[in-house]
Amino acid sequence: AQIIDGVSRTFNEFLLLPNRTRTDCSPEAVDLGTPLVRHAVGDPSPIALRAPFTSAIMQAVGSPELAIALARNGGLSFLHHNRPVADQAADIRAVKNFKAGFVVSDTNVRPGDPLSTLQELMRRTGHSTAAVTDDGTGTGRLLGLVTSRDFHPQRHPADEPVSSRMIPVDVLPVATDDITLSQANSRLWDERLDCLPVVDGDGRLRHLVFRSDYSDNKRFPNQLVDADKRLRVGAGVNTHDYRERIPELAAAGADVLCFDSSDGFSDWQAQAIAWTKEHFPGLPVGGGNVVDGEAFRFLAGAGADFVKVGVGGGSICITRDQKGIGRGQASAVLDVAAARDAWAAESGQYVPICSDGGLVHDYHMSLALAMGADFVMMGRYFARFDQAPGAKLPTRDGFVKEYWGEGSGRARNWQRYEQGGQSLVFEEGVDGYVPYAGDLNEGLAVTIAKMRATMVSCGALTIPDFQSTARLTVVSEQSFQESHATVAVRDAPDAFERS
Ligand code: MZP
Repeated sequence: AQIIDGVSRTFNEFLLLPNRTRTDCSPEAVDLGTPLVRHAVGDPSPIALRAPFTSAIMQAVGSPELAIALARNGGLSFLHHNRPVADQAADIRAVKNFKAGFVVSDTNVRPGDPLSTLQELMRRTGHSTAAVTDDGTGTGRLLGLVTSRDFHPQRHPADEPVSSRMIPVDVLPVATDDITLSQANSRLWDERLDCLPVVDGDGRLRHLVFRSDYSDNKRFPNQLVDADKRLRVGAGVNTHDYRERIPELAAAGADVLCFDSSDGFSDWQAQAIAWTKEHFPGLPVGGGNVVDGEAFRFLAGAGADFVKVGVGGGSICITRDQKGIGRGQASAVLDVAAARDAWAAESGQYVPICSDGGLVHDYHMSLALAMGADFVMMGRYFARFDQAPGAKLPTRDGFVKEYWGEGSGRARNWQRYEQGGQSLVFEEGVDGYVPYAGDLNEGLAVTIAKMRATMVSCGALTIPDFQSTARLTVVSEQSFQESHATVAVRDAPDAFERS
């Protein structure tokens, strides 16, 4: 056996040093755009994300609702494959058929409707704001708005009427029909609004213009004006039934595929990627998971359009306990990022990498990017939101959502874990709960604000800048202790963030 150099390290063992922050470096100037798939060095990626977040290829995470909400926030979901292809294709179609135009008018409720109706509406449409009209239609007289910020399901009984949470129309900034899109855009930004109602001369609702329908970046105003845009969505696939599954997913409109395996350093995965490239040359396909540079080169050489990094670090994962396989996520990302850069220099092809799993705190996401990841994939993080499919259950202290691993007995995703065979003899994941975190739009906004603040402290305006200029230090156990508050804390930090 060979013992490789270096210790297997994870994110908790690192901190970022602040770099000089120039006066032009402010949170709103930070561009979180990042490439998703392979491209020639110096060229843009054929698919880029506006924010570096993807959701895990898991039953407990993927849903059309979550995919819509995440795509509208600039990220991307990969819908899971642990089910008949017809079901997976139907979910892909649901996302592709969602109208992502700037005008949305299907979020209407009546003042007397119960709040549970509103919650369901928000889940279904992926919106954090609903218009209340006198007749509950898209053309009724606008009476007010309810935003999910002012409506916490745990604090308000489901049968409470919508009107109890409504911001009445007379205190709302309301635009009239002749507003131009650029005027709407600047009002949304200047007044820090998520949504601007547009009414006609009689006060009848015409549209809701949502900020997320434009862009999260002021420098790209009117991004969606002229185009019949569709949201992007990805699909997980496996090395067992890909010949039957991929044609149906392609027909359903999947924008990108990802071979989903707990160990992607295998001939099966290289063959499956090669088959996909041959039969669907226009459909990008990622591979993984790997934890070292050699495995990255193997998949990039096989044609992978991005490579996922991470074995054994997932919050629900017991692969390291069961098989003794894996690597600390920080060491894995650093090693694979170095291989990606070397590969780019040799081949002229940039193959993005994704840090998948084990991101416990929001700052871990920034660390992953600083260490070289182009984007991150998360399960636990997204499973906590309303839009995730797990059941929401009451506890003595609030609510939890169900979250279970693909290698657990509950998911029985043998396609992800079996190499060559077709059965699961032992489990590699657990079945558990995560604290409920409300609406994805709100939670992700806080995460993005933290990421921007971190990048500003590090003097970086773009992710490539951050990757090349970030300075990291390894923390001792004692300095890790120093990182936390050492007084009795009156309010949890999250209470402040959500207020
Ligand atoms: P996390 O964000 O919950 O920490 O990790 C999610 C990642 O863990 C997934 O994207 C996948 O790579 C991995 N995963 C999913 N199921 C299991 C399991 O059952 C697992 N062991 O490790």
